[in-house]
Amino acid sequence: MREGLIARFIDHLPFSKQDVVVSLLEGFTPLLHAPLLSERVGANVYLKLEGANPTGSFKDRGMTCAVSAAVRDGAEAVICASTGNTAASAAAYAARAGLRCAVLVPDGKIAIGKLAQTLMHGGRVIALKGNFDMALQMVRELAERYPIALVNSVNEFRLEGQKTAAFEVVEDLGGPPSALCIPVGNAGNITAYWRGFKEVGASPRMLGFQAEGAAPLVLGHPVENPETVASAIRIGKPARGEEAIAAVESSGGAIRAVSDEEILAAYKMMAVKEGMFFEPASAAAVAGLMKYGAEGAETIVCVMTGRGIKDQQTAMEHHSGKIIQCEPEMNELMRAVLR
Ligand code: AN7
Repeated sequence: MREGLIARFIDHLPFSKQDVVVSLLEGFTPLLHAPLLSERVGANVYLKLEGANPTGSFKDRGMTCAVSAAVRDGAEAVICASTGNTAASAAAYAARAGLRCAVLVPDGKIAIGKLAQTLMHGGRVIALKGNFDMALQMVRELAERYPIALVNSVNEFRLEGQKTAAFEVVEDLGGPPSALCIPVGNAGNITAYWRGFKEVGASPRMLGFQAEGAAPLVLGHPVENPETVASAIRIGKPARGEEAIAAVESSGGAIRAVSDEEILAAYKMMAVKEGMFFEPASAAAVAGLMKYGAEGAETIVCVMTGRGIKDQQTAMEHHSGKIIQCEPEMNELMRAVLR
């Protein structure tokens, strides 16, 4: 029987065999070779398909740990601020654990699929008239005053869970990659990967990418009104920013910016040419790789953090497919198919 990631990596995680864990069989996601991208940049490029996790994003790795720890600590409710994926993941794991879940999201600014997921799992969605950074600040204050477990990546258990992706990459490749390309929002995931790599003695160059309109770690200061088509990484004050900078510096990497145009070009290219549909935030990693090139790296892993189907609106606005109206009449059908 397949097991969840806490069971599998128990020796590396702050859990013991006696702990009851909340798992949806997250982790063990595929590492898919990307032939076209490899050819474009002249390196062996692999995609870590984190959308293959139960709720469709990498957040499940952290959430199995954060929610299991919350249950162990006797919590009755969990809360998070979110640009969407954390909310969906928290709601799913809370449902599984029988905990209540509240999420604070920027009103009207999260992808519809993520909102639907969160609601389906019975999450209480609080739509804040403000951005993600304000939401995170507010839930942090609330969680200090009330016994509600905060499950954003400021929670150590989240990073512990997410670091396991680095173990899998090294295991699947039979050694460390030369570089890791990863989108950066609140900067928890890049921090977690670096922690995981260090624990297995690996040291790939960490290449983080932010959207130009939401690039505080590139600019060196917070961004008051972050803007980008990649709603998941529309974040102006990353909670794990300092650790992310430390990670890229010790690995000889960098955090750089990609424009919305570059993100959308990568988003479309991956769908049309590689047959993989990722959400725009994930495409930022590919956009960065295409913009800056392999820079001498032989093996590169791009972390594809979430599934494209979560954000139908962006897809409908930018796809290169066709819808052709057709009357139920054979000549019309032939014209529609063949023209
Ligand atoms: C698809 O869900 O912050 O740098 O609240 O959903 O660890 O924040 C999501 C972030 C990349 C950035 N790709 O990761 C949230 C949230 C996708 C994401 C990121 C997110 P971090």
